[in-house]
Amino acid sequence: MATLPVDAIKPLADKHPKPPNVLFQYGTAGFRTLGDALDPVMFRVGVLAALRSKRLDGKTIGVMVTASHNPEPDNGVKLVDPRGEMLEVLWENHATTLANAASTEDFIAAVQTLVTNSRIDLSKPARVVYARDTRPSGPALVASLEDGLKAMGAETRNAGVTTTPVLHYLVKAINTKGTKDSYGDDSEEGYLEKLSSAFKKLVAGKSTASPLIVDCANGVGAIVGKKLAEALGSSLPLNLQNTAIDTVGALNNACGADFVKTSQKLPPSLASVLKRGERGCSLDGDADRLIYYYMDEREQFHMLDGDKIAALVAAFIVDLTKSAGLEEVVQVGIVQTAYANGGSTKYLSERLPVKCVSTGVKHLHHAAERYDVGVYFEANGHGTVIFSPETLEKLATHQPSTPAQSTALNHLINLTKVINQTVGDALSDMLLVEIVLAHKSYSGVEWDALYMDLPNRLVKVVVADRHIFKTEDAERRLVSPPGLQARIDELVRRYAGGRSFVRPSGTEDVVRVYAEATIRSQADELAFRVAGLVYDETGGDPARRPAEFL
Ligand code: G16
Repeated sequence: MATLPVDAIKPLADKHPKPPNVLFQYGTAGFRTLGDALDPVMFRVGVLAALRSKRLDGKTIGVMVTASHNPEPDNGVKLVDPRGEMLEVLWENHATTLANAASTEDFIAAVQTLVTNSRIDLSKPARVVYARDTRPSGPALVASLEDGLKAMGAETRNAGVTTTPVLHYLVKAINTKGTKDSYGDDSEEGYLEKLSSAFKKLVAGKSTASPLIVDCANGVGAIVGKKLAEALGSSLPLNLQNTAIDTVGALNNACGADFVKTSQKLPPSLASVLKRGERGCSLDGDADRLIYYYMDEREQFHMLDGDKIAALVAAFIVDLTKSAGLEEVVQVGIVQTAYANGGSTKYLSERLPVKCVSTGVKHLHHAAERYDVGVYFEANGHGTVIFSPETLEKLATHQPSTPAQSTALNHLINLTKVINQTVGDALSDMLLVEIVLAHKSYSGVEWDALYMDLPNRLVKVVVADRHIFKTEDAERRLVSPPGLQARIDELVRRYAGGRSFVRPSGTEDVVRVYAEATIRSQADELAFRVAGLVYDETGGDPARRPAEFL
């Protein structure tokens, strides 16, 4: 029976000590905090990734070093399970435990406990593929991660600087290589080839945007977006903007999907780029979120967020299943979170089954797996479509009885290739949207007209300890601090069409407040009143109370 390589772990762990008085938590999307603070976490994640791989019989595990939409000084790390999915929840707890061990000795003891309790056979191989985004803190953090992998003797593959969704794709492609379920060639080129060739088949003979403006958030999407543009050629010309990956401080700064969604504005850098009647889209820092928009004939900006993408895409897939003669056997369902606009939830639930779950792709993904075709999008633009294995089998074996059925079936099969089914993928989702718009001959205006968004506002509140906020009912209600939910309910009742909820962020040190109402000014007022309530009730310093909080 192989034993833990303590002699290898100890000196390397000593190089990455955990400072006292810091508490790390594996949150919504892994560990995320200031890049400077993450050195010990990275080493320990390296060890954990190797253990996870051994536990799963040597299957390849992914590690992505990114803080996605967060500001540039932040960084983070998350693990990817063998099918390209987020790490299993039980192991998130193991990650938190290992990250918080006070000393090298405590860490080794915690690892030993994990090995015993999880019955990890240490004689199995450990295989890990890792990548990072463009953050300046990335290279040093990757070096710490590599120390952890080395300590465990893992077989490693460095996928370099790439997007989070490419890393998820690689994990699945590596683990399915040479099998009948092969997900594609296990390289970035394989990913680009898979997406672009299916895209070209789907838009053959149709007209697409010329060109499509893509805000790359000055992040890694600029690198992979450039390669995608080359692969797409004239099938979809891309005009890549905000590509300054080497400019310090530029990442996600006044640009990118999170900026557009939260400020409900066009990035100032695109003001002279996006012309009347044109559409564009914004990726976030690691290209796993996508927000669309267009400028109307009166030069008014209109945002098309994750909810609008879900509505567009779901209707298209339903139409195709009908046209292919599969409507009786393939059920399409939607998964949203509490942030979904009330207008979208009403529109979608009148047409399809809709489920609401907690924030975080892992929750949406698992809920979506219960449908034959699960369309899941967070309002912030994070989402994808997943086809169950049974549905993929039905698509592969269905015998169309007319040429029209055959065309629709081929479209569905090609869609399964354009869509990165492992995780939300801004570039893949962008192609998906462009396919639907090309097939429907929609501009942004017709797409936007599917339903009316209720005016809404998202506010961040900085509190002393966000961990005191506990929620229930898919995060729609607070159970702690006691009494706060009743006061929010009382406020909400005063606003026509009012809805508001409060939850702690899992990626930033803030509490988020969401509010919507029938009228814009009322939505804003409700959000700022609830924010004021949260601030005051949690002992916020009156001198530092943000002026806009009511
Ligand atoms: C991550 C998660 C998303 C989540 C977002 C915000 O996105 O993957 O599912 O919606 O964080 O989460 P929270 O409100 O808990 O901070 P990303 O794009 O930053 O990886």
